Amino acid sequence: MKPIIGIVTDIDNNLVTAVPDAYNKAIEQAGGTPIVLPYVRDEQTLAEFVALCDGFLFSGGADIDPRRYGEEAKETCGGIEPYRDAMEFLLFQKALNASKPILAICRGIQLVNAVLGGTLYQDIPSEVHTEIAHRQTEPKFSPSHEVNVLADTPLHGLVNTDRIRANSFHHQAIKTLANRLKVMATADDGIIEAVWAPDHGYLRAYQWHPERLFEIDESNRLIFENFIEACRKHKPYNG
Ligand SMILES: [Mn+2]
Repeated sequence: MKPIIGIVTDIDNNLVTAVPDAYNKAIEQAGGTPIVLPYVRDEQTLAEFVALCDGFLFSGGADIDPRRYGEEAKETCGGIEPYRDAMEFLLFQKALNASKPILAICRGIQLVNAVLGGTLYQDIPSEVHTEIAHRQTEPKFSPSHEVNVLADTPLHGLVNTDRIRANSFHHQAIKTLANRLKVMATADDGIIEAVWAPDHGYLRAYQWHPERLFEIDESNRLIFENFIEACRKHKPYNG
């Protein structure tokens, strides 16, 4: 049986949920069974999700409410989604406590850092001097900037190269890194593009969107296959 991957969707302020198909497709093609998690209110239901799924994908989306990491929203902060924040903060903590493998993408890396006590740049263009367009205008499947893969990290061990092609659709990024996290990759301007947690079985988070590149780029394909492999190993009744 393939590992079941719970995908956390966008939950807008009208409680409409949606997820780009690219996440489902990448999970499926990497050997997992994607299921899209609806918005739920009850913590016990979230616990059932954690019991059901072999791994979790925290997907991209709107900005996290800065009050969640101890700041007031600046004018440059984007729209926020309180229902999504509330569900994701609880679900992420439960998945973490249950040692389930976690892959977090874009908003996901920001979520991981915020839940674990880090802070975010609310708006890169107004807070960081950079020549890099982290909000690219090219299509999502088109690599824009590259990232530097740090030596002696799980990502370097996986892709065995110092540079990965990435796309970029974010105006926020990690500012203060949470204590439990370590950097795996940075852009040339120093923006953190990938992190992991050494004290957790499998927690990997990426600021770019490998689900849009895995069909044309081997390193991005390996990111998904490696996650599914971790979920397969974690699956107790599948050896
Ligand atoms: Mn970027």
